[in-house]
Amino acid sequence: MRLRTLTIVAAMTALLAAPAFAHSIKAGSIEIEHPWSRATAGAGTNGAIFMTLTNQGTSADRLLSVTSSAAERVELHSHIEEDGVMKMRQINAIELPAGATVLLGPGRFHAMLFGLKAALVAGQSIPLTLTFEKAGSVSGEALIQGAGDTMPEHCDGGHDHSPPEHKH
Ligand SMILES: [Cu+2]
Repeated sequence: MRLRTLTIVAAMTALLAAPAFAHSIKAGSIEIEHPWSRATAGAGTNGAIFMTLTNQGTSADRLLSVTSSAAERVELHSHIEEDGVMKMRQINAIELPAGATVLLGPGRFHAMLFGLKAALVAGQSIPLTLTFEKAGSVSGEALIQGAGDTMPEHCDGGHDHSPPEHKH
């Protein structure tokens, strides 16, 4: 039995040691790549969900809403610059032209989580459901990364993700 126990422990260790994996979800012709969020201090605070959306179809679509049972309310936000200061603004939808890739990230479009029911802990995940005008709804999970992360962990660079300075 001792050998068997060791085998199980080894298997569990391998699972824990697995690097953050790239995960993607599909809704029709919309690819949702690596939904992620950042660790937060505690319950009751706000957070944000980021991801990359690619419309692989031949007609435009729109992301209409994001919901998550991890928060009281989720809003779609954009950032605008006013007098040199970046401010968040609620928007009704994120436009996804045919063939376009739209990045949601810190300092950019994001799904803002209001009233988190529990702290977001790095390494865990939270459920989310995205609703598109044409592609419909799809559910998945957002992986929680470090509080100061500015891009998904699997990101291999090649393009500039660095966000402008801003305050939530
Ligand atoms: Cu926001």
